[in-house]
Order: sequence, then structure tokens, then C-alpha cells
Amino acid sequence: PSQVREELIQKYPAKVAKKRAKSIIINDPEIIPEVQANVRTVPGIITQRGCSYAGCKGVVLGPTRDIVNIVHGPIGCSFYAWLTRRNQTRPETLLDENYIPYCFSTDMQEENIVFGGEKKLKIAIQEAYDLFHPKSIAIFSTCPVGLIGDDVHAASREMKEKLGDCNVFGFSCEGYRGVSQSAGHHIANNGVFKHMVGRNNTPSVGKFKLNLLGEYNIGGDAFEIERIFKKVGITLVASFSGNSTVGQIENAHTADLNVILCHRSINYMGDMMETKYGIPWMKINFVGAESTAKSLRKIAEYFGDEELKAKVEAVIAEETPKVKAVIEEILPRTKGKTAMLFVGGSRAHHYQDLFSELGMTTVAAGYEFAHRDDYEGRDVLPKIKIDADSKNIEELKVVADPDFFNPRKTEAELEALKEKGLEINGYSGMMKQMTSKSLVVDDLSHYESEKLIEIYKPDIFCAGIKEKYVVQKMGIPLKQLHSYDYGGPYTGFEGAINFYRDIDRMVNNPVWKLIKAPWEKAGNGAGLAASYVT
Ligand code: CFM
Ligand code: HCA
Repeated sequence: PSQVREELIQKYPAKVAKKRAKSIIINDPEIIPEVQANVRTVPGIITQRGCSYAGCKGVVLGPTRDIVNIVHGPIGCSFYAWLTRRNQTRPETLLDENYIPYCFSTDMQEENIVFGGEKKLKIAIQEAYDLFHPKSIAIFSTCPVGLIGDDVHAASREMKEKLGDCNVFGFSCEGYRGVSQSAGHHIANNGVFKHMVGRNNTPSVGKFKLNLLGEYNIGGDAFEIERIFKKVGITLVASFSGNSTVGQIENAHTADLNVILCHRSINYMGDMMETKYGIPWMKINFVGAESTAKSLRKIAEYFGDEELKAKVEAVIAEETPKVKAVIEEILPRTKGKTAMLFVGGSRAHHYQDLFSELGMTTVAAGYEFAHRDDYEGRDVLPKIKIDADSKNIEELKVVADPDFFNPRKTEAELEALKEKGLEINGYSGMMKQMTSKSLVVDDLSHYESEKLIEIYKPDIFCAGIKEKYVVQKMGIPLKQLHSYDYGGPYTGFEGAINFYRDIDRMVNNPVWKLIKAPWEKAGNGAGLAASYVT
């Protein structure tokens, strides 16, 4: 692997090579080496990353169906984000509000850039209100808004007061706010926490009440998790934010546990809700049949109820045989094959579980925009250097709520749960789970992806739409782990079965052998030693 690392960086200018070397790591799960992450991409490098606005508007706020999300900016920022993320939603009746299929934009023109766009923004808010009378309107700032200094917060406050029965709030999530989507997640968490959580104090009903954080219902993933929760008797108070409503999120502080699926995008919310309301959080994973079973057991252990534990065991026993039957059929065809995963800030970790259930090895993986804790585990948090880019994002000062702070577990109870092996408020990251000498690469560049494929020739490469067709032209199937290539759901037990079948179809499709990869074409000298790979 150290030769591979050399090969990846040798074409770069010396300074760039030095920087990239810190983000290309040979894994050792015992020691867990440091990975350089959440730093600026070198200009000129083709990155997989997106922007802050994408992380705030598209990722965190986008899936809540009854907020009117108005993008303050030029139309392109809206148009290219319109329905592209595949977050599904299921209104309870046909009359329920659902603005997800819409695309709201202030359509800023040159005149607004020169003379300011606040007036146009307020007119847009009024127009949206007159048309739909929504409970909430959120405003998202695109790059020019910050550059010209439009105050979306003042405009929102003014309109909230004027409209009376509509909660209007803004986000300073200009694309350039941080080095990637990740800054937008943090900005979104702050805004949702400040303007939504705790607004509605209707007590929630149920014996085992939790919020599901960091699950965005891509391809219907949340529907499968909801099905399982219902079956075991767990009440989902609020989802952040797949298949969610404003009412759920405003009431989230009445739940007794937060479970976090995507740590990267929403860990801030878990911490803030713990401080303000006394609700602990636990990292769980519903991607993979075994992980789903393990996560359900963790939840039952947290609530410490024998009846719930028995119900969880009964559901696992009922769901597992159909999963096992499919694995048994497919495993002989997938066993021993290799995968690479370069996605976002959590799936590059979670989907390794599904591949290992198929007997496949992850030879290289990395995130687009995660932080060191997502690689190395939260123990490194105190060691992470605060740089100019991270300082840019507000850290909310959160204190215990005088009326609603209520520790759901005493210190002693939490200690006892930890003794039992339950990781409370913790996440041990991706590297601990990956094999020794596998490669971990942060913010993989396009050049590096081509090199990795030439060297390892993996049986499948997992990434997004920008990578898909380039990789497939090299004769390697690419599975989109963002949009799922319009498949899914992939969570829970039913989802695992869907995934096994989709991967089987891809890695065993003879069509890939008909494509001549660049290194197979005569005379291009790109034939890299397969002997690097052990
Ligand atoms: Fe979390 Fe996500 Fe992801 Fe993410 Fe994303 Fe996504 Fe992703 Mo695309 S919140 S970090 S910012 S799991 S949109 S649903 S698929 S990059 S790995
Ligand atoms: C985003 C959204 C995205 C893009 C996916 C892709 C998603 O980052 O703005 O590049 O294929 O999941 O839709 O991550």
C-alpha cells in the first residue's frame, strides 16, 4: 500500500503532494493513524465535494415536507438542486401539506446583485405565504447574498412578525461558508435547534420514545426503519429529517432518546439536545441486516425493559431467515470480491457492513467531507485543530432549559449502560472497522480515483453521479450510494435484501468484460503492476 500511496501523489507538484499525502492513509485498526480531513481542497483538483448551501438546504432541511424552502439567489442554485437528492416523503392524507416537489427561488437578477435583494426576498416570502399559508418558511442564502450583504435574518424576522402565524427563519449558508457541505450541516443544525426544536410542548405518547437523527429517507430508507420501529413498539417522535414534518421537529424535545444514523450531518443536534433537555444520544446503524439487529438491541438495552428486549428478539428472529436465505443464494457469487467506497460523510462507513455480509472486502474507502472523528472516532475531538474555516461557523452557546431540562438517565444509570458496552454519546469511526493495510483517503480527487482503479481493479466502485460514467468506461461497475441508482430502500432487513440483489446483478454482469479499459488498450503504457495489491 505504501507504493500505491506514492503512485497516487507522484504526479502532483511537491507542495500538493505533501498536502495530499496527509489525507491518504494506510489503515491500522489497532493504532488508528491520523487522517487529514475537513481542510480546503487544493484549487485545480477535481473534488467530489459540494457546497455549504447543498449541505444546509438540500441535505438537512430539504426532506421536511411542510416547510416552504425559499432559496435566495440566482435561479441556477435552485434549478440544479430541484428533486435531485431523492428524499421521499409520505403525507398522511392527500390534503396534507407537501412542498417537496416545488422549487422556490427569488431568482436574483443583476439589478438585485447591484442594488440589493432584500426587497425582492420579502416580496417572495409574502407571495409564498399568500399562495400556501405554510406553517414555516425557511430562507437559504446562496453565495451572492453574503457577498452583497443582504440580511436574510432581519428580513425573516420582519416577515415573521408581519405574517403572525408563520415561522420564518433564515440561514447564512452561502456556498463558500466552509470547505464543503459539512459547514452547511452545522449551520442547519444551529437554525433548526434555535427556531424549531421546543416550539410545541404537546406531550408525546408511547412507552419507548425516540428521535431518529441523520436519516433522510433516500430511496425510502426511513419507511423501512419506521416499519421496524412500529413492529417492535418504538414510538418515533421526530425524524431529522427524512419523512418529517414541522410539528414533529418542534416536539422532538419530548422524546427520551436520540439515535444518530449519520453522525457527520447531525451530531451537533445530539449534543445540543442533551445539554438543553437532558436527552442522551446513541450512534446506531440501520444499514446492514446485522447492524440493524445490533442497533435494535442497543435501543432495547437503553430503555432497559424486558418486554421490549423480548419483542426486539422476536422481530429479529422473524426477519432474519428471509435475509439469510438471500445471502445463501448470492454469497457464492460475491464472496471474495472487492469494493471501494468514496461517498459523503457516513455511507462510506455504513455500506461496508452490507458488503461484508456479501463476503466482499473493502480495499479502499473515504469520505468527501467528513471530519477526523468520523474516521478515527470521537476520542480525537479534543485534538482537532480549529482553523480559520471552522471558526467561520457559529458554535451555539447552549445551556440547560430552566423548564424542560430533565435528565432521562442519571449519571449512575448512564455509567451502568456504558459498563454493559453501550456507547452513549460516542462514535468510534470508520477506521476501527476496516482491515489492516486497507487505504483510507479523504476528499479523493478524480485523478486519484482513476489511479486506484487502475491499480486495484475493484469489482465495484461506490460513489456519485459525477464519478459514475467515467468509472464505468473503465469497465468497473459504479454503484451510486447517494441516489442508489434509483433503487432502494437499503436500510433494515428488507433493504439489505434489495442491496444484495442489486450488487449481485452489478458485479456478476458479463457486460463489464466487453469494455476495454484504458490500461488494456495497446500502447498507452498505463499498465500498473497488479502486484502492488496484496
Ligand atoms: Fe449523511 Fe446523508 Fe451521507 Fe450527508 Fe450527502 Fe446524502 Fe451522502 Mo449525498 S447526510 S453525510 S451530505 S448520509 S446527500 S443522505 S448521500 S453525500 S454519505
Ligand atoms: C449533495 C447531494 C448529493 C449529491 C450526489 C451525487 C446527494 O452533495 O449536494 O453527487 O451523486 O446525495 O444527492 O450528495
